[in-house]
This record gives sequence, C-alpha cells and structure tokens, in this order.
Amino acid sequence: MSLPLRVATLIVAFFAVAAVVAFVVVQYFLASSGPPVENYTANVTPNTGASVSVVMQEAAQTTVGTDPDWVTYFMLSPQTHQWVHTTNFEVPAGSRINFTIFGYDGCTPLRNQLWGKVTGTIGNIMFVDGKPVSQLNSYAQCSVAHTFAIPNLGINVPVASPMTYQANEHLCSTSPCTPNNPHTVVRFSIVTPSAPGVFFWQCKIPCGLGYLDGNGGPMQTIGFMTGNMTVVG
Ligand SMILES: [Cu+2]
Repeated sequence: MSLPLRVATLIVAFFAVAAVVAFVVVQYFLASSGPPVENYTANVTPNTGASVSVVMQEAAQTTVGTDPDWVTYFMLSPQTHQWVHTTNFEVPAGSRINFTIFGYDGCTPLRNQLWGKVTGTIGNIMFVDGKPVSQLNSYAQCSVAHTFAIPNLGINVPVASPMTYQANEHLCSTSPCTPNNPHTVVRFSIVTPSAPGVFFWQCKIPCGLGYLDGNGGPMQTIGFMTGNMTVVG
C-alpha cells in the first residue's frame, strides 16, 4: 500500500471511530436523559415536617406519546398545573407527602393478594373516594387497577379502579384523562426519610399487555409504570 493511501485509510478509520464514539455519547449519555422530573420541593424547608401535595393519575393508554396502547401514570405539575407524562419527582426530606391518585384505568386481578394491602402509609391506610381502606381484595371484586409501591420504604398502595361494569365499559380513551371520565380518587400520606436518596417506585400488577408475563413494555419503562422519587435534603 502506498504511503498516501495508508495515510488516507488511517484518516478515514480515525473519523469512523470518532463518529461511533460521538454517536454513543449523544445517544446514551446526552439524549436519553429520560422523562422530566416534577419538583415538589419549592418553598419547603426539609426536615421540618412540612406538608407537600403530589397529584398523579393512572390511565389505560398513553395517547400523548409513541406508545399509545401502553398503560401509564401522569403527574400534575405543581408549577403549571398541567398533566405531564412522567413518573419522576422530587420531594423534600423529613416531610409529609400527601398523595392524590386519580384512578382512571379499569381493574386487573393482582397476582399476589399481598399487594392488595396498604402498607407504609401514615396509619397504614388510604382513602378511596373519602372512605378509609386498609386492603382491597381484587379477587372478590373488580377493585384494583395498578399499585404504587416503593419497596425500599415498605410502601404499597393498591390504586382502586372504578368498580361497576358500566364504568369499566366507559373508561377514558384519551390520556391524560379528565374528571368527567369514570375514576376513583385515592389519597394517602407518607413521611419521607430524613436523609436524601433516590427511591425507585413501581406498579406491581403485570399490566404490560402483549409482553411476556405482562412484565415488559410500560412495566419496565420509566415514565409509565415505574419511576424515581428523589428525596432532597
Ligand atoms: Cu400497572
């Protein structure tokens, strides 16, 4: 091979490798930063026992994105009061977090009744449409749509579904859903740890229809049925 050809080959090879490195950096480190983080820490001093409200909804589909048939959660932005397609949020340490989850999706039986128990919330209860509830039996009734669980904090909340046949036949079909669609209102409170940390949360109902054992798709994708609660100190 002549010297100019060797030099040319070397230059081409160098730029090919540089292009691959640039692609990996952009694709996996810069572009894939994930869904936005809703910030519920504004104007709250951590570890003072202050109360913060976090509002979410779960829905039978995600008509705002590229996976319209995936079940999902949304979060209400405390700044804009608009629904945002994300499951990541920040809350202050050592505070009382009052959750409201609007349950717009229909029922799916739990695979393990353990996940029908309310654990780790204040009083180990939740309020479904205002009534205190410590457990939902998804085998006896059409009663649970998804769960909100933070395993590292021992928290599990079965999110109640509309129970009647009539309601389940007329579920919201465009997400985020609006209050005129059949829904439940689930409220519960937790106390955040006093030290900062990132706490993974997830739904425990294998609701990824069309995936192996229902555990793929939305079940394993941040922004749908799993997310991170970041406790900020
Ligand atoms: Cu789910």
